[in-house]
Amino acid sequence: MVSQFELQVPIYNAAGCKCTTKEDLNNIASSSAGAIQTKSCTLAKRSGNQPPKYWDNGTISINSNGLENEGYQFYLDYANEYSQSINASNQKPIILSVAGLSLDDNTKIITDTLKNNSIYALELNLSCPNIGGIPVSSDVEVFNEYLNNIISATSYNHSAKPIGLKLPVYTTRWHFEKVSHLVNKYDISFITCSNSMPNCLQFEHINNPGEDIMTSKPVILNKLGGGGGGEFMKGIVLGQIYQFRNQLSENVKIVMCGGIRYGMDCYEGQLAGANYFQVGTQYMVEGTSCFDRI
Ligand code: RRO
Repeated sequence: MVSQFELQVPIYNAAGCKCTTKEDLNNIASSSAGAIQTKSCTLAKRSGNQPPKYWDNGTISINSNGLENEGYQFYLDYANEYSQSINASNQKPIILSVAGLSLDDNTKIITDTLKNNSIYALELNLSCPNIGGIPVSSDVEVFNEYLNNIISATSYNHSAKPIGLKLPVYTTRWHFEKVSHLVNKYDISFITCSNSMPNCLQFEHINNPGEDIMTSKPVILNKLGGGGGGEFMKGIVLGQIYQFRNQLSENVKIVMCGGIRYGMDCYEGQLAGANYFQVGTQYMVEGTSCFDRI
């Protein structure tokens, strides 16, 4: 039986966007976001890729963060501290984004998280575009095996906590069918559509005063492998949501993530079949006031 993923306020931050440090998390806690989602975490702390690793121009972004995070225990401790410091009636649900580097790491993180009463739900991120290799969720056979192993190794009890999947952008009908089948089969509570668009490249051009020659360079150091986000993603994720909604069981919730700047974007997400909304690039650009405004 699927554990229901329910939020009272439907808009919150996308994993990875200003949600890595205690200060980031406290800012979300004191905003009008409906939940606090953490940076995708690994077993041990990581400093991620070399800077520059994030760029935006106000409407689109590109990142090659490389899973910079404080290590999962930091986020479990944060959740405990948060839930002890705030009245239960005023607490926001905390969603742990999990991106362990191996099956064993994810098993350990999920097992410990299931025991932590201060975490409301887990979003399992098997679609990071910035750490090399083929993301688990891009290969349906591997994905099936992986979910099967995780669920048996963690003795995951569906009545305990909602668990969701952050999915990559899929481009074939075949993938929508196969992945929907897995989500239904493993009683996944929600899916998030979508992670950033892999392998984006963006240049910046600098006109040096007094010189005729323009200097052009990629905006992030790791010029291939940058995940693109922002305005251009809206149509892409609406299509993902629409395809999945038609094939998923009714009780599986869909979280829209990509290109949300206005309330109207959420309305369109609802038309396509989304229940909840994560704000990424716009939150990076505008800060926490976006949750109130949207
Ligand atoms: O840390 C990152 O580079 C990163 C991750 Br884990 C992800 O899932 N999506 C993304 O755009 N960047």
